[in-house]
Amino acid sequence: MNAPRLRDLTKIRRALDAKAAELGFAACRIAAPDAIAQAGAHLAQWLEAGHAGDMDWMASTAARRADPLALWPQVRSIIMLTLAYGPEGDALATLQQPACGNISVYARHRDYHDVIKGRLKQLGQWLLRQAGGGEIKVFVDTAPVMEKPLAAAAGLGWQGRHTNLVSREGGSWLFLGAIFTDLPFTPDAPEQDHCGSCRACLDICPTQAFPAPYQLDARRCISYLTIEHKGFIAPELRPLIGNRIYGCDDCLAVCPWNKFAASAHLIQLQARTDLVAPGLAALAAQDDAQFRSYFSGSPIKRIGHARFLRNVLVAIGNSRDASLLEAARNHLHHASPLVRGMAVWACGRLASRAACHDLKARYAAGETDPQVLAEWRALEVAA
Ligand code: B12
Ligand code: SF4
Ligand code: SF4
Repeated sequence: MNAPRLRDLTKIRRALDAKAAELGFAACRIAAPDAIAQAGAHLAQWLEAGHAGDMDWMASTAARRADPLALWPQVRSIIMLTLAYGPEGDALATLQQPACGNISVYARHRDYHDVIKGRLKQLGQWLLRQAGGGEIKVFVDTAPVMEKPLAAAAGLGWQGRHTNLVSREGGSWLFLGAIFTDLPFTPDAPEQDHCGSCRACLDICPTQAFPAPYQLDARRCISYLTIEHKGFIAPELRPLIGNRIYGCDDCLAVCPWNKFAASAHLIQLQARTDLVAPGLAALAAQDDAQFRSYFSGSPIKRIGHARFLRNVLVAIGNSRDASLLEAARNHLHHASPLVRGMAVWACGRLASRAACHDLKARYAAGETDPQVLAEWRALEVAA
């Protein structure tokens, strides 16, 4: 197959936007593979500072992440796409209902990886048909690709002070996807930073996870703590998590550019109504099979039942709702130390001093896990 002539690519480029829109994408722009030279240095600084926490996969893939040409030497153009997933109402409304769990907007529906990847493949296949040849690779958070700097370099928006991509047309409720191709398109111009003097996202962060504007310490971010982090959450951070049981949207939701954001129009990205404010007691009562079936097709299933229960128990501990004590107590003998430990903490937050002593007398003696034993000791100090 002959390589497409540049004139053909200009024609294809004009048709690409319409095809992307037809597939549900909000916008489509192109970056050159060498357009994010600075991002590698920032990534290195971020890793060096320990801001990745225990996401070891960020460091082990850093060289390819920093340089698309290291990931795929044949790449000549990177087509970046946004897809809108804005909520219908106030994304933070459930934070006012402590007996319910707040699930971040991006996880209230089908797993976006599945929804977007299929569309990227369709767009990529269309492109290859138009060009009469070439190669593509599609990515949506599925490979070591720095999607935000690439999207900014392509002109889809800018990385706001909260580090996520914001666009003047779409605000910050945007997923990103990438098509790498060996077709040599002319790159689009980058967008400027339009944060101005605003710092709303930095100020609202419940855990003060931004050591400086445009830098996030993931170890303090509730999204990291509830999704990526596998172990015990530091005791001083637990009260700040409130009822956020999967991810966090505070810094996105407060962004003034969201007045231009579109709600999700793809049916697969519209919120499941039962995931907008699910009751904590009901979630805590699910066994492993019920958890898997309830969250089938949802990104929440990926973290597994024990980690999810850890999050639910932190929220129960923060609820100040004594009627949820029973739900916490039921997990004091759970097989997972992570769940037992958080059950101890939640009981300590909800039970009376006398009840805490009774629980300890009943359950702590048989405990062998050092971290759970530490939770029992801390409960004694608090009680
Ligand atoms: C790791 C990761 C996380 C981590 C770390 C987040 C982070 N900010 O790095 C955690 C688990 C915390 C996370 C949380 C979330 N994530 Co996330 N995450 C990613 C992932 C896989 C990689 C991001 C990355 O490369 N981080 C490394 C840092 C160094 O890169 P950076 O953030 O771009 O940093 C830039 C600047 O901050 C600056 N910088 C950084 N350090 C320094 C230091 C100095 C000195 C200077 C000057 C500058 C500087 O330069 C960097 C390069 O341009 C991407 C998918 C992908 N493959 O890209 C999704 C992605 C970024 N996540 C996404 C989403 C939706 C979220 C959440 C909103 C989910 C939620 N509701 O809970 C939150 C938002 C939290 C936040 N404020 O960032 C979307 C964002 C879409 C968008 N519009 O931008 C992405 C792109 C996935 C997708 N395909 O849609 N995420
Ligand atoms: S997602 Fe939440 S915890 Fe993380 S930086 Fe944003 S506001 Fe802070
Ligand atoms: S809230 Fe303000 S500072 Fe943060 S990304 Fe939006 S405009 Fe920028």
